[in-house]
Amino acid sequence: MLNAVKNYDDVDSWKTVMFLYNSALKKVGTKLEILNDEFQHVHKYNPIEHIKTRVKTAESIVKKLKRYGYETSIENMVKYVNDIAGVRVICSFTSDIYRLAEMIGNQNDLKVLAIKDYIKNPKESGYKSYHMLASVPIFLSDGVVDTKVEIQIRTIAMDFWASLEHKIYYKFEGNAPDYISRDLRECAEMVSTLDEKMLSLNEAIHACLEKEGL
Ligand code: 0O2
Repeated sequence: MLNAVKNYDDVDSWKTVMFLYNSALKKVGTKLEILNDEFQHVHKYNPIEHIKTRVKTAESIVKKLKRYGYETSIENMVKYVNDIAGVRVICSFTSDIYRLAEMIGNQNDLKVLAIKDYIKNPKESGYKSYHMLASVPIFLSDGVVDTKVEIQIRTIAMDFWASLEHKIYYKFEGNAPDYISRDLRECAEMVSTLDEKMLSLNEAIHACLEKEGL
């Protein structure tokens, strides 16, 4: 019989923890690819443009724990750092994001622990993205470990903005000059306008093709 390892109680080494996070990324990555393929098969359309996965670096984990006021330990990182395993899913249209989030939420072997909708409620900086914190069971030879993965879903335009803003944030260590932060917020609005226009254009194209029986 399997001895279930629950909530990392028996997991104490960095290598084992990282192995679990990497396995969780593989599992979620495959799930997303299957959903995308099925969607293509049924609707002749791919909601996903591309997928990126990454495991947070040790340096970045330690920084986050410090920011939260916790000591550096494996127990604390597993408990308090939710985005050690991260999957970023890039879609063409905002509607794809919600469609995909629903499809992910409907998977029986994935638990959605929290949702942060920074599209409906953008951050002060202008940041937009849809974040799902999920856990997936990783089956080992002697037990099962529920492992957290943060899934970020955003459009190509939102991703473009977030990548630049992330670089700027790190360059200025969080203290960018006012005019740069202001310009970034302006760009974030342009991103929203672009996303809305692209979505309505796409809908118009589909309506037109349908009318012509294509
Ligand atoms: P990095 O370097 O990308 O790893 P939580 O403990 O979950 O409540 P947290 O971790 O701040 O708090 O959660 P949230 O808001 O879901 O943010 C997690 C990740 O989203 C960040 O990880 C970024 O990758 C991204 N993100 C959040 N806010 C912003 C933002 O304003 N701009 C950009 N560019 N990305 C953002 P890290 O660890 O902060 O950074």
